[in-house]
Amino acid sequence: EKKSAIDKNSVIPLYFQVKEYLRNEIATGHYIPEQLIPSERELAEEFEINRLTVRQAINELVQEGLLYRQRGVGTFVSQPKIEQPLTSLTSFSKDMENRGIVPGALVVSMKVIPATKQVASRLQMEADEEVLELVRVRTADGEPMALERSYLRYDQVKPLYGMDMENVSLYQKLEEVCGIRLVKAIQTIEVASVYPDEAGILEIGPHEPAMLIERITYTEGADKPLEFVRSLYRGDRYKFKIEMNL
Ligand code: 16G
Repeated sequence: EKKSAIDKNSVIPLYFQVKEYLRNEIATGHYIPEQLIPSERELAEEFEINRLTVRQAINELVQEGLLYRQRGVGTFVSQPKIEQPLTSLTSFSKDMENRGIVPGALVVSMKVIPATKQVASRLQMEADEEVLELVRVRTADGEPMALERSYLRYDQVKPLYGMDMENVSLYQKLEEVCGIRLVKAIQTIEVASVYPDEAGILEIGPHEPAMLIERITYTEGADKPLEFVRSLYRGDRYKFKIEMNL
């Protein structure tokens, strides 16, 4: 006889046991990404426990991003997060290609504008000097992952202005068109909330977590940076991996 995964005599709360049961079913590949899991009612019947107990377990796994709900349909297993190692300077396109994922870039806008105070200070230039502002939605296999606002010293990237940047690697174009090679970047990561319009673009709920990544990128030999980027990454689909050695 199959032993139930739930032990009603245990001191471990029932909802927690259900949660660990579901987590294990996902970890062992019993439930696979995009699979519909049994309903709250079915799980409650199977374990002979209260439906609210099952709901609490599922709620927490939804919060953690392991499951997601689709209204009127049910609860599904999420795709595993994309893990980006922070060990070498690569582009979004290269990162994705290395994983066998098709990278994408949807251009929201491309403008030449005077640098704001913030952008100017990051790029170590005078406010009002011109920068190329490129706003793109980065996609992985067609799914939005990040909203990226890049600012580049305009005097160095003039040929890019007006080019079709849809689904194109900026770093590749910088090399091919401008002969610019980026060799160093400094990046910060912080927790951020998103505005409703940003949440809409990223296809996440208005209160879901996101990570704000800022990158300042340098070219070979130059002491002043060429690129400043502010990117909002979906917290439910992305994680960063840092390797440290003694
Ligand atoms: C990454 C970089 C971004 C760069 C972009 C170029 C982070 C946080 N940002 O997304 O600074 O502009 O790659 O990608 O890693 P692309 O060559 O595919 O356009």
